[in-house]
Amino acid sequence: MTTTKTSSKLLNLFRKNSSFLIVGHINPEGDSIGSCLALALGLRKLGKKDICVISRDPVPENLKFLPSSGMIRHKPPRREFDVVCLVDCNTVERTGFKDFRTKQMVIIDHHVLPADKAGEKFLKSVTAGIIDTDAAAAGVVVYRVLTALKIPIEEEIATCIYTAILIDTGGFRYSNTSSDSLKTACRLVEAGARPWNITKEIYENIPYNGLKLLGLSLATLERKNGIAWITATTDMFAKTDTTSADCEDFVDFPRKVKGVEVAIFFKQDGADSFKLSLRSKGRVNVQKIAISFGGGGHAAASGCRIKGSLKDVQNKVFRAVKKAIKDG
Ligand SMILES: [Mn+2]
Repeated sequence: MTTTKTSSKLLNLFRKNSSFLIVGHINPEGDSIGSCLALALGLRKLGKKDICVISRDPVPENLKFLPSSGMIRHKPPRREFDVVCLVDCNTVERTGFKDFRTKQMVIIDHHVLPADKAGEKFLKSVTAGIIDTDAAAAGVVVYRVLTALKIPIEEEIATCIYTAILIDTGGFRYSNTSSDSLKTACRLVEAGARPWNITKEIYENIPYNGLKLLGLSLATLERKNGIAWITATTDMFAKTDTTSADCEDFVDFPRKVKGVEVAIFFKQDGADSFKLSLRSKGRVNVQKIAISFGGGGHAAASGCRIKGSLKDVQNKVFRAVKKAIKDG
């Protein structure tokens, strides 16, 4: 059973149990890592000693400054936990792990549920949780849970949650920058989160080679029919001694082009294979486009993988985008 509000059932689960496994999603970003850590630090303050945070994939370099980021492990311990908390995701699949040994599953998230029946069946097995799709970040939901549990929010927790909100609102710029997310951020700053310190860690911290790679990729910028795109090839990775992890937010650049509706980043990940990141400025639902190629995501941000030469891949996706823009 999940709700959009903090339920007493959920709060009692935290109060009455003693061992907790906290799990974020694959390819974690600031909301996943920050929210998991904030929940772990909060539960510690509640007197819980047996807390384990896991992420299948590594903590990104620019998030290692987060308090207690070193506690994150990459494999679930074999023993059983009283409660397993999925944070910033709402299916076991999204965690990248097979399944967890527990009798009580909790979800703290803000994503729309997957449409399939499997998701529904899983949700029925969930003991309690909050899925608030109006929340800007899972961090906002974690903040609500911690304050409902009367856990004092101090600097470390505030830093983790502020980072979560900062990332998911794109630095307080996206449409989820609501009075609710700003109010929460305001309270976090009052509690000791330091915006400029966090901003420097997140946004002013690109490795030198990563910026060189961006230069090469930006040089491929083109636009047509309301679409702007850039490409990063395996050649470019080799030339700059970088990996695909160095182009996390490259798709943000073609999105900045004036007059563009859809931005695409083509990242080569094999001789004839490309991973696509699609972004919409609001009019086009890029999730539908991504799904039609076997991918997924949100209406404004999604991704997929397409096999073929760069020209073939581009032609295929441009046709789909053109149709989507036309349909409206
Ligand atoms: Mn999130």
